[in-house]
Amino acid sequence: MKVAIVGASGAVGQEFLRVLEERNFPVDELVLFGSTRSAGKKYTFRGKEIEVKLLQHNDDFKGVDIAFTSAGAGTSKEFADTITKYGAVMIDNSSAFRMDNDIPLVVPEVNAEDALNRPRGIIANPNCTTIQMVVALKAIENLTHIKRVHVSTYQAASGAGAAAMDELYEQYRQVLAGEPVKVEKFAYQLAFNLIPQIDVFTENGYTKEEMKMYNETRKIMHSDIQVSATCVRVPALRSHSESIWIETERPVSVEEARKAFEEGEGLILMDNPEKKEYPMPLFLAGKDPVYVGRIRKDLANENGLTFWIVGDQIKKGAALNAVQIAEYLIKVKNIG
Ligand code: 11C
Repeated sequence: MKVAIVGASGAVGQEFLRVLEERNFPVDELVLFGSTRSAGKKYTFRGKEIEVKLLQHNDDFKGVDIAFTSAGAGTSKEFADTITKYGAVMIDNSSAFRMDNDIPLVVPEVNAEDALNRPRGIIANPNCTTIQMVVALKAIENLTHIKRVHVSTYQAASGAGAAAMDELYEQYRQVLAGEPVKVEKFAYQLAFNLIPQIDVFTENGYTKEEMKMYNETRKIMHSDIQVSATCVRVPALRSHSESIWIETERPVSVEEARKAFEEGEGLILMDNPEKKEYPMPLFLAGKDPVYVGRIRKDLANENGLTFWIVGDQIKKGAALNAVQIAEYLIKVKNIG
């Protein structure tokens, strides 16, 4: 299998290298691509150094079977034809094509088969907050239909990229050293703060990030589910957390939900209040699954259930989900 990573120097690009190696993905040849800023940099994969090539409109993608792209929506749109021209399957981590009718939007635990129908050779990887939420929702949807979701997110700095993670570290250092705090990647100082805005505001008062959770969830789950989200940037480094409230068609007990989460694909139940056991972003960075805890009945609605999830944004929220899509295509002999 000839594999390409586009955006190799970014936080997600680097995670692709780790995930492919960790999962022993069947790579015969790996090609790395980047912008003028990262072209020429070298990264190690399975003990071998690979130099990042400049992404250009040429025939570099001839012979590539799978291209994992994570270089922003603009780059994905500009280079999609170049990447897919010779038959490469493009698994795109950007928001460029997610809501296009002829592009499948896939989380393997929920709708893997959708990846088989890709008229443009492109499969979209959803937004990180959506991915980890639908993995958890699927476990309950298997029991009874979920009608409504209210979710508040607690999103780590990693969602804004590697430079934003560095900025958070630097801001803490600057505050503690009594130096002026530099703000570049976030709208405000994030250290010792929370910012209730991720991405730009849309006309209805919700941000784009919040509307992604609404639209992408419906597309992935093939559902009329209603999602009302409040997305907040928090000074955690790389795992996103979400406080989720759902209303189901029939009441679901805590015991039933716990069993469903325990058996749910891609999920780990971590819910033992007596021992103070619940998922926390600090301790779950770098882990593959989505962790679920704090499961409770809604006190005001018999059909309501509330819980808390944590997932590594760069892993399941980005690189790992894309690699799992590719693994599914290999498993069902749809590629390679
Ligand atoms: C964040 N969820 O945490 C965003 C990052 O549409 O892929 C990913 C944006 C996207 O800032």
